[in-house]
Amino acid sequence: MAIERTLSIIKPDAVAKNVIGQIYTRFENAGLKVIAARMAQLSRAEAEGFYAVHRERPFFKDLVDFMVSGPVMIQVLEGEGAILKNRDLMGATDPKKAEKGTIRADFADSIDANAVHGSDADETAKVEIAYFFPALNVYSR
Ligand code: RTP
Ligand code: MG
Repeated sequence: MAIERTLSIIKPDAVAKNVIGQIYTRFENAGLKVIAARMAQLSRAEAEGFYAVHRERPFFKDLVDFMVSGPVMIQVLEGEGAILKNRDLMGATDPKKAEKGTIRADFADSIDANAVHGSDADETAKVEIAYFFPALNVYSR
């Protein structure tokens, strides 16, 4: 399988729960490397731009309200099949439906406060990485 990069966000609920390290450990144990990272308090404009594909959806305002409710941890993950691998680690969008042992099953409280974001395809990964890391400094090892 090809080496890929994907954008991951640890959302405000998981940052507030102080589980950044536990989530990073899951990435590492799955063979994903953190190759860029920064903590940020998103502005409304940044959150709206990031989730622009959902602009017309009924949950859009709740989603943006939630994403600006506290700091987030944003990272680029690299590894074999990183996009799908990260989605598998995350589990289903609704934590009630997420498989046992996934990040959302273990750390998320609701479909809104669902702990993590992960790019869902190669094209979205490229766009999302460029959105938050326009001058990506990659630390290879
Ligand atoms: P994400 O983009 O955050 O990684 O989540 P996802 O791919 O699993 O889900 P997506 O369909 O992209 O939706 C983005 C976020 O919007 C909220 N959502 N609420 N109430 C609802 O029916 C609903 N559907 C989606 C979730 O917080 C989801 O993470
Ligand atoms: Mg999504």
